[in-house]
Amino acid sequence: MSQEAADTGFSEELKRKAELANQVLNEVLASRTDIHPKLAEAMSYTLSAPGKRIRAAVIFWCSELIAGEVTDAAKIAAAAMETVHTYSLVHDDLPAMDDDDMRRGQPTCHRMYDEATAVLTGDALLTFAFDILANDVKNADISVKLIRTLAAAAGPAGMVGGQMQDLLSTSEKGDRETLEYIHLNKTAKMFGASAAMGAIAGGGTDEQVDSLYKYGLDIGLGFQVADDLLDISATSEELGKTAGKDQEQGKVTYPSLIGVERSRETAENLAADAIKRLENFGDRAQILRKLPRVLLDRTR
Ligand code: GRG
Repeated sequence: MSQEAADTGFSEELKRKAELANQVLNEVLASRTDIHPKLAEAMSYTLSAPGKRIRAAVIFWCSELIAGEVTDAAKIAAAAMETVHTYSLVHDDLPAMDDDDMRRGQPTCHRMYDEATAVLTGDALLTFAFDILANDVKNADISVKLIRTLAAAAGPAGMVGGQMQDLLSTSEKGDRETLEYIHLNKTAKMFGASAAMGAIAGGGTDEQVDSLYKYGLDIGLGFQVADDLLDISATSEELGKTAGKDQEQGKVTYPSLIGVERSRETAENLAADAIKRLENFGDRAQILRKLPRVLLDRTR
């Protein structure tokens, strides 16, 4: 990305990248004409809801950092990442998990359709992500590396493992080690994978992919601490003293474990760590240096 684009403001740049992600998501979905019509409708319903597309933006920015452009492989990688992320939200919202009625400003998938359709829509989204990575990324080496990276982040040693531990943990039983395990696996690895996938899609070296993976882990951990803080502040503004949804459900969170002030400090330290990972990347990494701050400022 050019320096000029970075200077026109972070939110405009994020908006442009979110629009690109939406366009690619529409294209890949439309390219498969044999999807069952009911699933095509529900997949489109969940994918077209207004997500922030931060993970896609990280992929695009890392591709631009390495290759000077958003490569075709980066576009497919971003669509795959957002598709897996959306599946996780569809399943997380189910009555067996968080039991949420609204997501991204619209009824959750199981509210719009029914529970069985939401389970199958999540399954379809997850499988679809690997279909497009395997078939639509033209360079076989890059395709395999992208599949490997996303599978590691999303699977049982990643997001699904983090979600499992989250369900097993309550604030009474939670300790910091468990909380860190949950954040690392449930949230941070998907951010690490996003940064790494952007670098892979841009043709980066193993060393560049590794540095950006670690950058992604730091921003993912910071994002989750910020999210825990938001859960509290949104609720305290709206509902006075009532606890946030995670707290309400007795989940272990940073603020419940170490308090609001130390949680903020933790998030600040993670943002600083993320920026340090970019030391060898020069001026083209400016937008990536701004991102941790922006994620943190959501909590103020
Ligand atoms: C069901 C396997 C499975 C996993 C669920 C993503 C997830 C794991 C649960 C959602 C609940 C939650 C608060 C997760 C932490 C990560 C997070 C803050 C997700 C929301 O991501 P955003 O804010 O959402 O980027 P949008 O809608 O903008 O894409």
